[in-house]
Amino acid sequence: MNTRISMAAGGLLPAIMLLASCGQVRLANDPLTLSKQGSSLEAVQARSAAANAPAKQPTASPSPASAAAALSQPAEARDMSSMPGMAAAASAPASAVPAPEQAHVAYDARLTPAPTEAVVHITLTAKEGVQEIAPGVKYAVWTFGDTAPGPIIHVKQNDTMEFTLKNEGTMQHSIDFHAAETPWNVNYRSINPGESLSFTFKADHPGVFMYHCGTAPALMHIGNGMYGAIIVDPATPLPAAREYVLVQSEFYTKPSATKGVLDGDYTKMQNGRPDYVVFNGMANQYTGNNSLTANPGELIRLWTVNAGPNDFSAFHVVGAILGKVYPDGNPANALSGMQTYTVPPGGGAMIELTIPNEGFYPVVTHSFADASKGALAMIKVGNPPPAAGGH
Ligand SMILES: [Cu+2]
Repeated sequence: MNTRISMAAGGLLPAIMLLASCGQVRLANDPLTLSKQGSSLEAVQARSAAANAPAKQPTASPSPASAAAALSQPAEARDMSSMPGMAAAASAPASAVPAPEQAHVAYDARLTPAPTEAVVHITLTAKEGVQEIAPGVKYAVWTFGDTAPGPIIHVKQNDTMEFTLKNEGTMQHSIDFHAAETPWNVNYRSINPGESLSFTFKADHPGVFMYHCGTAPALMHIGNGMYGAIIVDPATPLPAAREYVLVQSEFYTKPSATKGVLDGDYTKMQNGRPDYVVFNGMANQYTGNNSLTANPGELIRLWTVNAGPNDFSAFHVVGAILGKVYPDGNPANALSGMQTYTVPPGGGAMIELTIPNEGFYPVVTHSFADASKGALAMIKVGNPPPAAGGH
């Protein structure tokens, strides 16, 4: 057991360490299966999907144990579902769910290569559906594609983006690309169900940016899941690294009498009282069998966006130093040797670190109220034995 960790944070971090060795749920938000992407991006994602397949994590014993659930689920949410754990995750949707159930696959955090073409066609489809945001906890999301976050968009600096938004939802939606310079009143306008909107922009600035729906109330559209990350590689290529994308966000829940799943609570959103804070759409999903992996001494590059809508992310890797932090992912913004880096709602960062020693290294927001609500991802470096307190 890592006594330094357990002493540092009382009851929480021992619970975190349990996650390192416990099996974890699979969920329903693989970006690779979603969205009707334009050809270039689609091709990249198809390649990634092919490479993705099952068992992306080699070891770790599968276990229905849910230290993750215990860590992440507020009491009232637990009471509303029949969870915890994997049995609930595999159960059929309630009869009134507004969208078909999806396969329970973790959102793939790995960054796949940008298309080689200089003109990239991207189509995002605004829709409404259901997503598991914690083990056994289903929520009526609004999304780009089929998941919150929407698909990871990866392009190169100076690429031309030919973008189309399709609205297949039941209400107005819109797009806002933080990577673009384009008139809000023209291209970020809301469109009605059944409509589409297209525009072109050039990815002039390298970095990691948020995209989101900005239809009023934007708090509700973002709070319900309409966001994602777009990564613009700098013109000068970055060194090879193990690359992952983590989008932090909050969910604010209330029961829904008609949908059979949890719904967004706008009052909680306004008051900034989230029930879940998550990376890539589900509490604690990168733990156990789904832990992120790296080798000792390997360069790890973490691209993070904080979608909010409200909370700041205090991005921190327990047991590691953030060797380089690039605010908003621009190589011109270099910081060195950081312990924790603040990512505001609507902001991002690219973080490079190297972890010399085999072991488990939790990625958290050091705002621990939020970490306790699910904003935790484990990096398993090398092939360590299960953490003490595990199996
Ligand atoms: Cu929307």
